[in-house]
Amino acid sequence: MSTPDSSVVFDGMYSKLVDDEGNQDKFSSTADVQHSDGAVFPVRVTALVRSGPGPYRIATICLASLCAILLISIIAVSAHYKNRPQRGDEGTTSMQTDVSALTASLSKLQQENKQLQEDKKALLDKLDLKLTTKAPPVVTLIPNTTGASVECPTNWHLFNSSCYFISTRMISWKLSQTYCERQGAHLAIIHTAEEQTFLWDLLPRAHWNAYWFGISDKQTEDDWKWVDGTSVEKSFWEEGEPNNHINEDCGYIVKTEVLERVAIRSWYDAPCEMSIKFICEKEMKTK
Ligand SMILES: [Ca+2]
Ligand SMILES: [Ca+2]
Repeated sequence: MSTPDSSVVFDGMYSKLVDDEGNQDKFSSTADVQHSDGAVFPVRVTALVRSGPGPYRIATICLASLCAILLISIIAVSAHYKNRPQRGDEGTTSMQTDVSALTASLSKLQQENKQLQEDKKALLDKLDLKLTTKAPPVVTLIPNTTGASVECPTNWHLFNSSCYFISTRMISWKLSQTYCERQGAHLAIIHTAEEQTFLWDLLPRAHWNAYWFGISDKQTEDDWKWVDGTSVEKSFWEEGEPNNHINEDCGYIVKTEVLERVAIRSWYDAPCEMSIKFICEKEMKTK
């Protein structure tokens, strides 16, 4: 007899004994029962049977043999099922496998996320470097209002003897000033209403189109200075500004889609780390 995970080998033996009262037969049967884990243990069953004469004796022996075989079979089947993994064990093993797989996936995703963060930082560094790299000296001769010619780089706009650059990229106030300096310029310094209106007219309308220019009170709160160190004499703050609402030390001009807004009330203060567009100014020599 055998099962997929266990096996039984029978080895039967018959012998005759004599007791005080008469004949008695002894039937022994031995079986090797193999567990699913490979271990083998022997099982021996012995039956003493009072035997009678003739055919009854043979029938009795056969019946005893069958009983022994049946008993050994029951033992073998019990051993087989006892050693089988239980459903609960299978579920626990499966769950442990799932947890291990999820942990490995999480670790992989964390590594990918870290790599993406590093790539993002490298790209931002490249962008900053590109922004602060000096532009090629492409120059255009433009006559100013006095008839004299001044040189303005391409995409710079002339007003009186200065050229102005309106950015499309958004960076902090400090990076904006660095960019302008690399161009031989500075963040715009606005002394008159005419200059303010000229710049305002250059700016496109949008929901909240903001541009850094060269004014801050970083040195002393509420003591606004231009980037050349001079004090601000004439200003064009919006009503209620500057208010230093959330530690706001840098000035910007805003132009919106609201037509009622005017150039001479368009300055706001804001945190210098805010990323917005900016205006550079470069004083030019007339020829
Ligand atoms: Ca301030
Ligand atoms: Ca403000």
